[in-house]
Amino acid sequence: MASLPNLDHYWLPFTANRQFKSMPRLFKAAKGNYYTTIDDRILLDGTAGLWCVAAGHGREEIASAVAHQLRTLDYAPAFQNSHPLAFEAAERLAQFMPAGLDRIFFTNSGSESADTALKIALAYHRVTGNPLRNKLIGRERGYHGVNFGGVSVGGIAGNSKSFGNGLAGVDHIRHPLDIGRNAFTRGLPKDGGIELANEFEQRITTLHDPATIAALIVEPMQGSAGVVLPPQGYLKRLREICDKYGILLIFDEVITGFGRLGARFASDYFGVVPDILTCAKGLTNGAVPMGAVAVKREIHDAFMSNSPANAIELPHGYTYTAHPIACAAAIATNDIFIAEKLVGRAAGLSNHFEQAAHTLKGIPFVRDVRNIGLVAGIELEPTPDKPGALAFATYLKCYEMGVLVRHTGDVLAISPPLTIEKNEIDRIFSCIAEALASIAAEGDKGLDFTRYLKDEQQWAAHQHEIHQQQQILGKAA
Ligand code: PXG
Repeated sequence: MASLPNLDHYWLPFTANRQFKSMPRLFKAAKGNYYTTIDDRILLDGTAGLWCVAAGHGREEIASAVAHQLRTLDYAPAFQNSHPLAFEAAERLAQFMPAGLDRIFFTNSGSESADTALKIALAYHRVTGNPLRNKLIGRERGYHGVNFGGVSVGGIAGNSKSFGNGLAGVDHIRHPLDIGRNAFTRGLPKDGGIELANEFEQRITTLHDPATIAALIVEPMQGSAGVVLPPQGYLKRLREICDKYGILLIFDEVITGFGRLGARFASDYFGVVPDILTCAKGLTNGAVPMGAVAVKREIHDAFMSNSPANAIELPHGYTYTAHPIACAAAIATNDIFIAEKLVGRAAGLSNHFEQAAHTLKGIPFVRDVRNIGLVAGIELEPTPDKPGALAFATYLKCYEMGVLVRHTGDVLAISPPLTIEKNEIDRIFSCIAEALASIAAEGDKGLDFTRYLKDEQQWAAHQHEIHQQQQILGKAA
């Protein structure tokens, strides 16, 4: 039996800690599209880590670039100094971005990218003489990370209810999910996009003076809140409304960036260019924390031409902005994307992925399947009084069967590495079908999480006993 580390000290993020520690799911290695757990289970990665390992795990090119950089220049001060790889990484990213978004600010995560983008939007209006443009608009079910700005413009109740008011001067538009009308639509819902986008205009003109709105921030496809797709025409219409009123449009592409939809960015996929675009995750293939904010050149240049000579144009940044190790990982990742044509690969697999995802129609509990590129959301019937229990049980059952899926609320989200093979795609969805059928056959008992991962539970109990004995002996000594 593998031995567990002491589980007492680490407080896991967005995790039911007590439950986790009663059946710990720990990974020790990863290669290609597979994880190995510390008790030697092999899991097919249906989630690219947390949407971030686009080029597959354990890439030697990234490992050696990072190792080399670490031995050459471990750190350079990020303020008032820099290093060449920061500029190279920015140039590469600018070339990868939709045309026009070619000024790059680096961060360390998607959350920092969201807050950076919001701050740039506010500061832009000030630097161009419009300080009254200070309101931010987000969207219901939006997820923009966990920092105060992102939580405030985000629209996930569970994410904001613990922390009180958040920022003042924030409002939200409606999310586009309409299962009643669009269940099992393949790709984008066809109808309703324009009317829904028009609600944005209606709200800002009736509830606000549009001249006080600094920016609208949306995920082109809402990931964390359960894979919510924009209806056709919706994003284009939002763009038009923003243009009409001088409002900056921010796309949060932390999930949709780097090939996930079968285009480099969702902006390319939808043919809508925002003023500011945030990304993270796939930027370094998940190997080193890094995020980025790409800004239209005119916005960047407004800071340069309107700030006093030799002044700091934007008082913002992090100790680890453009960290040399992260830049090395980003450049190596960019090389892989280009050499292996990963974006085209994702596009080429999208049809197969769609077919496979929609085989779940008619399977017990499946209420809706939504898909785009290499993303699928499988919405399960809500269980009275037990929100999320069915999706959690399905995740555990799939884990037992050797496939890693992601569950959020009553939705399963599938987002494999772009290196996934067709037979692996088939395996992910057939595993989900089998898991749901087996849970359905068990009735209420199927929802009891203590029935899954028995080995992990025994192992945790065993280690817990050893740990307690050691503490008793330690105290006695
Ligand atoms: N914006 C968007 C659109 C995101 O999806 C963030 C910002 C925050 O990124 P960081 O790097 O600060 O976590 C995210 C993160 C999930 C899941 O399973 C999604 C995210 C993170 C963890 C899990 O849906 N998205």
